[in-house]
Amino acid sequence: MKKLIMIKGDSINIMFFLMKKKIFLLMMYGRMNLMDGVSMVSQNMMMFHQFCLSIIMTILVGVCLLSFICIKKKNLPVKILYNASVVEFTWTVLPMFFLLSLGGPCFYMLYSIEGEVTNYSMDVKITGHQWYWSYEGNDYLGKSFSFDSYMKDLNELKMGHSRLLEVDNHLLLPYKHNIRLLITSSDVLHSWALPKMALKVDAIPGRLNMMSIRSMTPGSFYGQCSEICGVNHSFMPIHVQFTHFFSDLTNVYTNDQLKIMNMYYYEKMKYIIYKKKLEEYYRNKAEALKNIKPKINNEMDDYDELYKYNYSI
Ligand SMILES: [Cu+2]
Repeated sequence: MKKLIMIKGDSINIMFFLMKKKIFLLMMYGRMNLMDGVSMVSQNMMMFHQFCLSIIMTILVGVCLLSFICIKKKNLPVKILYNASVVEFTWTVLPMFFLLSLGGPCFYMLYSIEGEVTNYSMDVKITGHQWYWSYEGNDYLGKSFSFDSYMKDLNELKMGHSRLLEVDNHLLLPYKHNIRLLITSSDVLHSWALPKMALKVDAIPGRLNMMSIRSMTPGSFYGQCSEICGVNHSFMPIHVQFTHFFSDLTNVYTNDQLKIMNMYYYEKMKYIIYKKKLEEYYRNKAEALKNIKPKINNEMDDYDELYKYNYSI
């Protein structure tokens, strides 16, 4: 018991020591795992990462155990390995199985990132400049928007903002929609990255790279230029906000963002009007039906008449 208490006390002391030295805080911020994914692709990637790790650990533990056995029992290797077809077969098939199980999901994800989706709600063209991003878009209603997005200075930041990550105009997109990103550059190589979506696309002058995104949750996601592009490479952040346009009206939007919002609002209104018209149509139809004599009674009348006629004969 005394030993246990000692150990407990020691661990608490170590914690206090770390907190005093502010190393504990550093440990909290420097998280060990990947970011939580917000898209199907990023969640698949995270699962694949865990799967790879489990295979690596299995191999590591297996090899350690085997070598431990070989060291302990000195005659064993000769006995097992000499003229043993079973062992030869095993060490040929097992690595093949491991490699295939790693390669299969890898190829599936590679192709699912680019070629799976064909119906997009909207397109956004992203252009990298030295040293800011500009966004242009076109909706299926034919309305367009375009704006530049610069990093905010330190004195412009408010409570809760992230340093070197906030921008003056951020990209606002609907969540649970397939959105096609077309990425290019006007001067040098840049790279548009969004770690929460496991996304990184090179912006190359004279070339248009395509990538599709679909967020499963609303929220603000940040990224940074990921290709060294000059002195202010670290100061051209990316901020994308995914919202449901009809519920999230507390934010302040720029004119261009309002334009996108109006497009979706217009669609929603069209749907509401259509629904009301449909209801009215059915209500009128129901009232009209009330005035018409039910068909069954008519048939009965006919039958009665027929009966009377027959009887009279
Ligand atoms: Cu850049």
